[in-house]
Amino acid sequence: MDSAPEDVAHLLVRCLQAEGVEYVFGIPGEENIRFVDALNGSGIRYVLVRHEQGASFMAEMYGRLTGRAGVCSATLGPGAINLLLGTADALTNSVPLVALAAQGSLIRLHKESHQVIDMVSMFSPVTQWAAQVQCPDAVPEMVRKAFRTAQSERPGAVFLAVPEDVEGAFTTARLTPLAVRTVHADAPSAAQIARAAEVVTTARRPVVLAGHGAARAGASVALVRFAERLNVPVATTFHGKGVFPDDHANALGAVGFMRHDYTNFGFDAADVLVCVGYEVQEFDPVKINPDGDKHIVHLHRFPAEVDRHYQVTVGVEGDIAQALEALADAVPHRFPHGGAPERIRALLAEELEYGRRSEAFPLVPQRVVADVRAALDRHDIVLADTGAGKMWMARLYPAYAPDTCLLSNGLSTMGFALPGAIAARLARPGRRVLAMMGDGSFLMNSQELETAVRERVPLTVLVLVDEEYGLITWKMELELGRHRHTRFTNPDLVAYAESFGARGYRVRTAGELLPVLRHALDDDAVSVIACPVDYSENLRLTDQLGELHGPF
Ligand SMILES: Cc1ncc(C[n+]2csc(CCOP(=O)(O)OP(=O)(O)O)c2C)c(N)n1
Repeated sequence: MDSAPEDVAHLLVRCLQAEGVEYVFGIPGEENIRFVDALNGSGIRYVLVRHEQGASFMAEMYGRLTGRAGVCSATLGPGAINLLLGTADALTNSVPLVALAAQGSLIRLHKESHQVIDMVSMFSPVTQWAAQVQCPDAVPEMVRKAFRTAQSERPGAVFLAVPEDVEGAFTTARLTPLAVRTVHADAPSAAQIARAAEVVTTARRPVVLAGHGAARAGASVALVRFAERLNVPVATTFHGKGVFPDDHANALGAVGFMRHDYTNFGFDAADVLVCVGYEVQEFDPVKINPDGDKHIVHLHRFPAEVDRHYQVTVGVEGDIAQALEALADAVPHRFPHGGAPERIRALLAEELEYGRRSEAFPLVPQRVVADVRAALDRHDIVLADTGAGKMWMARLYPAYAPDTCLLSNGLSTMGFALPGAIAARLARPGRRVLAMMGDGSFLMNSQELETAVRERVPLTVLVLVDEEYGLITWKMELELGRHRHTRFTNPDLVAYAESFGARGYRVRTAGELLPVLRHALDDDAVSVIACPVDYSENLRLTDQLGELHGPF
């Protein structure tokens, strides 16, 4: 074996290989050319993007779908700043991500210097660990620490800066990347299970809330068994959609909408909440425990955040699937009210049916959700970008498997879905991938169409066209009774898509959407579908929800 010292660029690449990295998403800069060059022939595919923000969203979505940190890379200063949004999104969405950036040479960091800003300070609040590589020999430890930190529960983002002179410097001897070691979950403590069982056993109406942590833990099967054995209803967070199949008789739908939605009514009468892999960052628990009087059993790998509306009665920290099995074994009976309240399921189904039958043009959002569901198979992936469309998708889209309906609910950023779809397709090549975005969100990162076309990553973008920041109009109308500063105009989206070498489609009647979606999804190409939507349904929905009264 070669025992000669090696430069940091090559050592860094070997360390990434040891971590199993498949892709680096990024834009090179003058200060990291050695690293980018060293990736050649490494087996790691460098995906050149058109904005570092796109790279950060790609890394995030890769991390979300694989559980292994997605890697994004940028130059110093402006490039690194552009990585911030996806990095923060990953942290708040509990997704493993490693952001790499160049930095000016150590010899000039003590002074005012071209393109130099203090990036470690800048990334610290949006990462679990932010550090600068100070000397070549530290690289194996720092890379291992970065991936271990990012990938262990609670996963999140990590940032490493590599100064230009360090990147070109040599180690003192040939170093070996550190072996990958995974932090495994402990079995839940028997004493905690017994305490949790006591709370659940004495409950009158328990309800389960499953968050994204349950998806990360692969606890879907255990969750279904738990629901069936105890006969309890299960709601998911927006972020956890699909971790409990929405076509199961005990499914209560997703909770997190800005108003008291159907699913919320399922929580009103509950006295005990069994929260599985839920983090309060996913949505404010005031929505399900407004008086703070419900007993909470918290099953997760780590303790819950302190929150007035989420005061844990019993916390069980450890392997989530094992905790569910043990808890089901320890609760001696089934609950009579178990299945999801029929009325809630019926209301959700009615809304989708209304959509399915609507021939209105522009399309009502319910029709869009119904057609997207009809076009995608159970395991295909839809990314719903932040906006009014996300609200409709989160509430109504029936998801049947974890991580098949992806949205950002930690930071709720706009603009992630197109770059995210590129990574989703790379991470899950067998699945068809749809990015559903408002026209505002699409234009925030539409340059990544070029990346998708050049890198030959087939995907479909469904743009909901309303020529405004519709969600904000909705909120302004709800709370102020008027809206201002939310309208804009769009380019010709079909011509725009075609100018990138993508295929463009314009929906002209309600009946056109489903066949166009099916055609685009089956096509081995990048497609953009411009679909006009009628968001007068938004206020109709919130008015209607305001008039709903429980108990259900
Ligand atoms: C990066 C970012 N900027 C602003 C916001 C605030 N915001 C949330 S939704 C929204 C409007 C989304 O508009 P569009 O993408 O057109 O979707 P629509 O609501 O019209 O369906 C805005 C401005 C945000 N969440 N993220």
